[in-house]
Amino acid sequence: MQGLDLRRDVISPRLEDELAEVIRASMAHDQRPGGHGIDHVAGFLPLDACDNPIPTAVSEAMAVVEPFMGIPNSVIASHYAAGAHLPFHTDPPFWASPICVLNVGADVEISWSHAYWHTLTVKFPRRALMVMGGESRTDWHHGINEVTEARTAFVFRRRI
Ligand SMILES: O=C(O)CCC(=O)C(=O)O
Repeated sequence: MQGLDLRRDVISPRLEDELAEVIRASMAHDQRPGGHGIDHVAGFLPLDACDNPIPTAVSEAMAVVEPFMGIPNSVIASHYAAGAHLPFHTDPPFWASPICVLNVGADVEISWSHAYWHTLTVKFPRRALMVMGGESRTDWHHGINEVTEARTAFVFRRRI
């Protein structure tokens, strides 16, 4: 698919554990359900005035995505409980391309739909980075299939 890049093992198991700890700590502190069984969404907005300091592990992850997208100015972490899914959608065009997603905690499947008649499913392994740009954003919808184990998506974006 034009514009889609999947990079395996972009973070170490150590950084994966630290990112998982960030989401655990955030869940203990504040519950913001995200719908579809996504039981928690945490936000870190590094370049805005923000009362949510960026954890060291998130700064490290930002350095990993920077070569692919430049410096993000928005990071959200969506925690999926077992059984959660994310329906097909596109990300609004006010987010610059590409968008980077780091998968933490468990392998998942991401499905892609072109005009809702052609679909394909791709494995998105833990510790992998998905870089979404080009036609993968403009011509395709994407969604996360029901997850069998809890996982967290760290989504790095730059608002135009
Ligand atoms: O959960 C994921 O891996 C993808 C997240 C996503 O598509 C989104 O937040 O727009």
